[in-house]
Amino acid sequence: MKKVYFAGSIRGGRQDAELYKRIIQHIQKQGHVVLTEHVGDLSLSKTEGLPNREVAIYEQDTAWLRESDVVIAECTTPSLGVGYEMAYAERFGIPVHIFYDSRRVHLSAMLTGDKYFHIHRYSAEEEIFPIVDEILGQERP
Ligand code: 6K6
Repeated sequence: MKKVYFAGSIRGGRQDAELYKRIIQHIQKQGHVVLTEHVGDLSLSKTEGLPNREVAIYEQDTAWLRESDVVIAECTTPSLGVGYEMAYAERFGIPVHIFYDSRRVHLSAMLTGDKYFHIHRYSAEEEIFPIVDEILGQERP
């Protein structure tokens, strides 16, 4: 059983929220724990969240990042928060796997140029799930 930090855009835009939900549900079905299930919550809007809750959100998310075994990030919709989370995970030596739809986006060179990141480009959603299974079957180095 792995603890997975799933990262996906919130204020960057919620157009892929249903995809996040399908990936999260797939990971859970394999018996793993997704620490960030709310990222796939379709009722969460980009304007949600009271300003005075944001310190608590930051503290909780960075604590979850430090305790996670792996970060899986869906980066087709660009998000400053997701970019920050991936750099934070790198700093703590947590493996980071990035998925993006190459038909829709040209990923930032700050991601493609960082050899620490495992980058998985796809052109159909079905390609994502077997790769996720393979990632979660791997032992942590
Ligand atoms: C604020 C705005 C909408 O929802 C909120 C409050 N909720 C959040 N709760 C937990 N994690 C959050 C929240 N907002 C952003 N994050 C984290 O940042 C998630 O782990 C996402 O992976 C990432 C999204 O960043 P943005 O910049 O797209 O919001």
